[in-house]
Amino acid sequence: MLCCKNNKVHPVVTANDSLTTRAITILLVGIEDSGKSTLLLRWQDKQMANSKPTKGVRPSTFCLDDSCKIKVLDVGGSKDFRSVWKNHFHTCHCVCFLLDISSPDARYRESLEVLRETSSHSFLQGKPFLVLCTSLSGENGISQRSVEEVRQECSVTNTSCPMQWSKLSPGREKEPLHWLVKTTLSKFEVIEAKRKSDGDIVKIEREKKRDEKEIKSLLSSLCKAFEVNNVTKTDVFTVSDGEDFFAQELGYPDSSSLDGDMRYLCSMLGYQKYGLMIVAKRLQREGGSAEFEIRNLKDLRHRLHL
Ligand SMILES: Nc1nc2c(ncn2[C@@H]2O[C@H](COP(=O)(O)OP(=O)(O)OP(=O)(O)O)[C@@H](O)[C@H]2O)c(=O)[nH]1
Ligand SMILES: [Mg+2]
Repeated sequence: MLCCKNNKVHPVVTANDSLTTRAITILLVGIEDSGKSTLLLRWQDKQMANSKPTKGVRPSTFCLDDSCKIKVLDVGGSKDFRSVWKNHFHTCHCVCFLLDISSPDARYRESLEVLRETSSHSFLQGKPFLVLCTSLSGENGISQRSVEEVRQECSVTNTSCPMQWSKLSPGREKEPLHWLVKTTLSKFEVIEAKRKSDGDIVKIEREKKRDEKEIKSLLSSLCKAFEVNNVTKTDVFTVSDGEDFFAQELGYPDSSSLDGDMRYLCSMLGYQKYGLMIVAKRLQREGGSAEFEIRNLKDLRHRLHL
């Protein structure tokens, strides 16, 4: 639909249009050989290929009935790759978990444990969670478990995800997908808000880790520069204890003598005893000059000629 304004043509988004432009991300999980990549091919009306085990994560995009753009994150299910799943918990809108209910006992129990653990993760709470039960193990496995029995046995209680348990029927693979998409679209705004706030949490955690790594590497450079051997000795103070310690190393009675730049310097050193001690020595050697122009750890390295 188009409208004319100022002699220009603009697209007009109607209530229906907004649905067509929505894109949802489905996280497709389950232990190895549970049929995830094969199911994804069926969702995309593609020919069955000789599927190889998935390594890491493989994203694919397709349209469902021309009504919704879907991105599926197909992850590797083997033990080596399960730790990768959680990297996508905050970005997905919903989850599809494949569970082979005909598996031999040990593998079946492992699947249930992974299912419980996944569905209780905080980044997935409130997100639609589809458990698709298959019977791939055939003659080597146990085929008499019913979906309802498995659902009760699994007793997933530690979750606020709207959950749906379905049996995957050959030729009808898209039916449960419709439930997942419909339920996700009905909660779209709430899920989007959660994705954003969880994304912020992940960003802060990543920055914190990066800073910790950078501080560790700075300490190591400081120790090398001052020929100190015991690099691992990195006692960490609280903020006020760290500032007091730094002030005393500089010859002041306590932290009240430190200005904003000095306090910032302490924070950049992560309030670590060794870093504070070494930098204070360096500053004293330079006559205690506090002429800082330090905005980040790179500036600090430059200032200390490291
Ligand atoms: N007969 C039959 N075999 C299937 C079906 N789905 C998957 N398989 C077979 O099961 C094996 C594993 O299937 P995948 O789809 O690769 O399993 P996956 O869950 O993606 O495995 P990972 O990527 O290792 O996590 C393959 O040999 C598939 O051909 C099915 O519906 N019927
Ligand atoms: Mg796969």
